Formats: sequence, C-alpha cells, structure tokens
Amino acid sequence: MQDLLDSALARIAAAQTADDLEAVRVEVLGRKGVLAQLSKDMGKLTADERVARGKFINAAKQALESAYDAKKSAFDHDALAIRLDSEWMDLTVPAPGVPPGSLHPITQIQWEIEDLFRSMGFTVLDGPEVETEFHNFDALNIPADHPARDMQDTFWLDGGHLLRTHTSPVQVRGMEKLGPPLRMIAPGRVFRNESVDASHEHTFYQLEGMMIDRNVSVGNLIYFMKTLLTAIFKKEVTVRLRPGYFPFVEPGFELDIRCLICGGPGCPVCKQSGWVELLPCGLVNPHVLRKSGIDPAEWNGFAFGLGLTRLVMMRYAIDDIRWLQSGDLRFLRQF
Ligand code: FA5
Repeated sequence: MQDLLDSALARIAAAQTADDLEAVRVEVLGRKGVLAQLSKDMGKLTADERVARGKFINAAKQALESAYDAKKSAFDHDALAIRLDSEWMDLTVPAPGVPPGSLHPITQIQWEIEDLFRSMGFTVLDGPEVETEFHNFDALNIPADHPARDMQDTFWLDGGHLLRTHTSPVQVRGMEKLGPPLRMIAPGRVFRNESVDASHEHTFYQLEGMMIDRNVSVGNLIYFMKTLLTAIFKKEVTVRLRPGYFPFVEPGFELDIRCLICGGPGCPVCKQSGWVELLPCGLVNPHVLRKSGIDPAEWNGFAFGLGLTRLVMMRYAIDDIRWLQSGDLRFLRQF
C-alpha cells in the first residue's frame, strides 16, 4: 500500500505540464485510481484491519490531494504570469474618442445667413412643413383657379393640407403674428412634386425674407440682396435682375447669379444658360398685406425667396444637387 502511494506521489511530482498533471489526477484520484484500489478489498478485512486501512486511506487521500493542489497551484501561477506578461494593457494611454461629426453644408450656410440678418435687426421664424392651402396659396394672392398654382407642383395631403411648396407661407404667419413694422427671415424645407435632375430636387431648402415698414423701396431690397450675396460668396459675383412674376409681389424680380460651376459657357446645373435662378423677390403686393390685416396705405415692404440649396451649390461648386441629400459620407466629410 505504501509503495502504491509512493509511486502515485512520485508521478504527481514528476508532472511537467498542467496537462500531465490532469492525466495523473485522473489516474490517481479518479474512480479507478489508487484510492479506489486501496478500498477494493475492504469487505474481506476484519474490523480492526478495516479501521487501520481506513486511517491509511484517509492519510493517503490527504497526502495525494495536497501534493496535487500544490503542483496545480504552481502551474496556475506560472500560467497567470505568462498571461500577465503577454496580455497587459496600458490604462494610462488616452482613449481614441469618437470621431466628431460636422454640420451639413446647408445648415452651415443657413446659420451664417441667420447671423447676418439677426445683426441687421431681423427675427428668425419657423413655420410648419405641413401647411394649409390658405397659407401656401390663398393668402399669397394665388386664387384656386390661378395658373400660378401649377407653377409649383404640389404634394397634396388629406383634408386640404399640403406639403408647403415654398417658405412664403411663413411671411403670412409672420405678418399675422407680429404685425408691422416687421423684419423676418424664415429658412426651411420645402417640397415639390417634380422630376429630379442636376439642379432640381423634390425636397430642398429655401430662405424667405420680408421687411415691412413705411416707405420701403426697391433700393432697400437691392441693398439687402447685395449684402447677403457679398457675405456668402466673400467675393464679387455677377448678378442680373430681370422682371419676374409672382402673384404676391408687384413689381417682381428674378435675381440670377452667373453660374459658378461653369463660369458662364453653360453646364447641366445652369441648363446651358450660364445663369442660375437664385433669388426671386419683389415689393409685397398690397392684396397680400390686406389679407394679413395690414393697411397698405400706411405700410409696404419687400419679400424674397432665396433658393438656399442652390446657393450652397454655387458657394461650394457642387455640380449636382442630388449629392446634398445623398447621405454619402465621402461627400459630407469635405465640409
Ligand atoms: C418661390 O418659391 C417664391 N415663393 C419665391 C418668392 C418669395 C418670390 C418672395 C417673391 C417673393 P420659385 O418657385 O422660383 O419661387 O423658387 C425660389 C427658388 O427656389 C428658385 O430661385 C430656386 O433657386 C429654388 N428652387 C426652385 N425649385 C427648386 C428645386 N426643385 N430644387 C432646388 N431648388 C429649387
């Protein structure tokens, strides 16, 4: 019995690796191991012999287990040391952080224009994208049977509502809410049911402006338009003013800018004309003032409807409007 025990202890001591040790553990302490062999013939022993054998087995079990535990913890210790050596991390290294996003170019220019007009005493107003027919058309002197309604292809909604086709309804809301004298701008998203190409989107941004006071003239209008374009382009740009028809202004103008994509000879953005329609404007039609409860005998004003998306295209020489809403990060990361 002592020999069996000694050779088992020697095998534990000889184990070279954790795997060796595990194999020895199964042989020695397992169901068919040394202890099992020592217990095998217990039934044939006398009572005294059984007591003596029992004592021996208990002592052997303790000796084997403590030899095994000591060896095992030595192997565990070595394995841990190896891991600590190879898997350490330097917790003092600064974290890389989340890459910062950036503002969409439309938002950047919108905010620039808002700052500029605020500095000139204008209020920035917001209006709903789902509009009433009254605010989008009727109050702007565009009656139901008027061909001007066809100029802006409308997405109609249930209950006589629509997706606003321009930011001009916010003029009406501004006049209703604030009354004269009034200086306001209203940037926002507008929607038109039209086919998309290099310069036309179904969803795009405009920025409405309006000033109502006593004795407002076309000279005032031109002053603000020039201030706006100089601030945005930071260089001399060529513009032309031509008569334009909008039922809510009289006289009405179209301010076009020399195409900054091609510089004049013609391209898909300017439809080969060399000019881009950017800034329709005019003096507010007296009917519009009256419909919003303002007396045209005392007050007059100007209004404009900047094509904000097209302005962004001109400023950054973006040759296709579809890039702006593509969600393509390669495009957006350039701003
Ligand atoms: C209007 O929407 C008028 N409400 C503007 C106005 C306001 C006139 C106040 C007078 C006084 P128009 O439909 O032309 O006008 O659109 C204005 C500008 O929006 C255009 O000059 C152009 O720059 C831009 N625009 C028009 N349609 C699109 C489109 N599909 N995609 C991108 N920009 C467009």
